[in-house]
Amino acid sequence: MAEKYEQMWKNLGMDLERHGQLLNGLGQYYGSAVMSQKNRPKKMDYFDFVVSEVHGLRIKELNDLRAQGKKVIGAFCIYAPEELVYAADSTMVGLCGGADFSVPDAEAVLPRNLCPLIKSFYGFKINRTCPYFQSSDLVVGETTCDGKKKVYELLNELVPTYVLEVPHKPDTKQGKEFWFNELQAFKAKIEEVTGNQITPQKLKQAIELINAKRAALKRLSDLRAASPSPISGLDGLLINQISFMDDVKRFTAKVNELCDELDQRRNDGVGVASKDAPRLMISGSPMAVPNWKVHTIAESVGATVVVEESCVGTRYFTDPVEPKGESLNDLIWAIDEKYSKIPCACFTPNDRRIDSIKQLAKQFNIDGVIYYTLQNCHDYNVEGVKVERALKAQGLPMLKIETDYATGDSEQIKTRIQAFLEIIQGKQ
Ligand code: BJ8
Repeated sequence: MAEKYEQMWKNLGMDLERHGQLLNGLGQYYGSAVMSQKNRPKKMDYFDFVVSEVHGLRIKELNDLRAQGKKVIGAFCIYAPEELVYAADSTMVGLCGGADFSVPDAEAVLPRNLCPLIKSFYGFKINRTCPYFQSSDLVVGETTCDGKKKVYELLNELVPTYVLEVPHKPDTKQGKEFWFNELQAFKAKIEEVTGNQITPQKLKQAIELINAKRAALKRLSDLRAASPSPISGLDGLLINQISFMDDVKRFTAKVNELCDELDQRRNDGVGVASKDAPRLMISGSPMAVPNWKVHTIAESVGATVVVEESCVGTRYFTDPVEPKGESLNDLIWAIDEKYSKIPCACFTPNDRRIDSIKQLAKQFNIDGVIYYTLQNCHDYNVEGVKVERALKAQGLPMLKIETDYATGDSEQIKTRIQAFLEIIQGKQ
C-alpha cells in the first residue's frame, strides 16, 4: 500500500516515516488479533478489506470528494450531529484516537494523568500520522468531559476546531431547548464552512441515510443475541468501529449483507463459540480503532462478548431520529430528541444508562458484565458504582477493568477475566 499512496500522504503533510511504523504495527496486530479468529463469517471479507485500506483507498475517496469541493468534517463523539453534516453535502469521519502509538507524543505536551483517548487523538494530530485528521476541513468537538473540552482549545491551534456545547442535564426542558439552539448554531457553522444551505429536503434525506445505517447496526446487534452468537464480539466491535470511517451507503449495504449470512448461521445453529461459553456484555468507555484489547483477551479465554453498551455500540444505534413533521425546525427537534437520549456518563442524572444496561442484560441473556473504564475517565469510573449496584440487584456479576491502550497489563487482565469466568461458571 505504501508506494501507491505515498504521494497522497505527502500532499496531506503526513510524517511518512512514523506513519510507516504505525501501519506496520497495525497490520501485525490485525493479523494476530482479528484474522487469527476461527470460523468467521465469509462476509467479514469486506470489513477486512476496509481495514487493509483504512489509510489508503478510504483516504483517497475522501480527498476525491474534497477535490469536488465537498468538505470532510472530523469528530470524536457520537454527539456530533452527522445528519446536519450530510445535509450540507459533506462527510463526517471519526478521527484516530484508539492507539497507544501516539500517546508519548501527547505526553510531551499534556499532563500524563489524562484519559488515553484524549492523549491518543492529540498525539495523532501532533505526529501527523492520522490521514483522517490531515483530511479534515473542520473538527467538531463537544463539551462532554473536562479533559476533551480543554484539549480542544489546544487542538484548535493545529486544525480549525468547532466546539458544540452539550447540555449536561439533557432530559430537562431547558436542556432540550439549549441543545436545539446549539444545533441551529452548528447548522449555521456547517453552512458557512461548506458554502451549502441545509434545506428541509436535504436534512430529511440525511436523516434517512443515517437512520438506515443505525438500523443495520441494530440488526447486527440483535443477531448477536442468538445462542450461540453467530459472530465474535471482536468482529462485532470492529464493524461498529468501521461505521465511523466508511462510506455510509456502502457500509449500510455491507452490514445488511453480513446480517443475511448471520441470519442463516443462526438458523443453522452455527456460532463462533460453544453454546455454553459465558456471554459477556462490555459496558463503559468507547473503544476506537484499534482498541481490541479486552475483547481479544476475553474471547481468548473462552467467553463470547455479545454486546457493547458503549458509544461504539448500542448508544450509537439504539434510537433513530424520528421527525414529527417536515419543516426544518421539526427535523432539528427530532435530532435534538434523539441525541438527548444518548446516555453518556458525562451527563447527570444518567438513569437512562442504567435502564439500558438492565434491558440489554435481559435481551442478550448475559452471564456477566465487564465494566470498562479508560484510565482517568472519572465519569465512567464513578458511574460504575451505580451500574454495579443495579447489576447486583439482578444477580449479575460485574468485573471492573480500568486500563489504557498499552499492553503492559494484558496478562493481569487475562488472569482477572479467567477468575471472573470461573465465578460465572460456578453459578451456571
Ligand atoms: S457521548 S462517552 S463518545 S463523550 S474522552 S468521557 S473516555 S475521559 S469518549 Fe464519549 Fe461522546 Fe460521551 Fe460517547 Fe471518558 Fe476519555 Fe472523556 Fe471519553
